[in-house]
Parts: sequence; C-alpha cells; structure tokens
Amino acid sequence: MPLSSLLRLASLLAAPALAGCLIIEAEISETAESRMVVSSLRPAGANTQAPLLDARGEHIGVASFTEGPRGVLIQIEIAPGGVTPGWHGAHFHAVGDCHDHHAGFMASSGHLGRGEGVSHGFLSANGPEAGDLTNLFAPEQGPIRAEMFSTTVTLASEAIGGRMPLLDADGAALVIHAGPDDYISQPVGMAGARAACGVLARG
Ligand SMILES: [Cu+2]
Repeated sequence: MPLSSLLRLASLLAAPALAGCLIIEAEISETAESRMVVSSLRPAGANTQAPLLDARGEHIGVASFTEGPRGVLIQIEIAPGGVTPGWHGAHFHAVGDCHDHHAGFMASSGHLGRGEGVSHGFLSANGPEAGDLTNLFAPEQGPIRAEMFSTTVTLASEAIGGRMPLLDADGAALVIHAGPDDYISQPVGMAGARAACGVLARG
C-alpha cells in the first residue's frame, strides 16, 4: 500500500465519527464506578486486541492491533484514571502472560527483541529493540487515546521480512510503565515499574 494510502487510513481511524466503519464496543469497569464506561473503538480491520490490566488486576482499557504491509498499527484506549497523569513508556514484552499483577507483571519477561548486540531505545547506538514503542501521555482528566505504528513486529506466528512475531509460541504482552521511557537508558529507559499489562489475544 503506498504511503499516501496509509496516511489516509490513519486519518480515517483517527476520525471514527466520519469513518462510519467502526465497531463500537463498550464495557463497564467492574471495580471503579468513577471510571464509568471504558469504550473501545475497534477498527473493523483490527486483527486482535489486548485487554489492559493495572497493578491491582483491574481492567483499565484495551489495545487493538492491525497488521499492515510493513508493520503493526497499535491503538490504545484507557479509561480516565487508569494510569497516573503524565508520560508512560510502552513496550512489547516477550511473553504473553499478565497474570502476576501483584508481582509487577514480571511474567511478561523482558522486551521483545532483547538479545546480544541489541540495546534498548530509539536513541541508543545499538537500538532499538523490536519491542520498543513511543511513550503515551495520560492527561489529568479524561481517557487516554494513543496510536502508534511499529515496523519491527508482525502479528504473524513467524518472522516476516525481519519483523519479529508477536503471536509466536509464547505470545507477547503490551506493557505500560509507570514513567516515561528516555529511549536510551538501559535496560528499560528509566521507565520504572510495570503499571499495566495486556496479553495479545490469538485471532
Ligand atoms: Cu517495558
């Protein structure tokens, strides 16, 4: 798909009221009345999703993933108050396991693509890792809505064109950290604890 088409697609996805082709899902947060409705705008073409849990194991939002010809579109929506206001690092972690919220989501392992000769961070000489993503911003009030595009991963079960597979045997998780990623410090950009985690569902 030419770049112009990709940009047109992105603008359509960013303007759901105009696109008229989105499936609107809504689900009630069971634990926090103040959060009211967690609405998820799922593009009709989205291939899979990851429900996001916070460190208390509460459902705070959802991430949707759509495979493109050169990478994966990531769309994140988090309810108001789901994470603290400010910038937060986000990465793909190597294992699709977020059961251990009480233990800091360590079961999701390290960043996807961590290995010899590879460093964390877009600004690192030997970076980035395949799982690196840009930070997202949580406002003081209202929900978080963020979109990212990764050219280093695929939703396939095997590598495609050098892109690492998210849905291989041990899956993958989208992890949101307590603080921002500085894109250069090792091993996680000084992003701190793992504040939220979501396992990518298999289609
Ligand atoms: Cu991380």
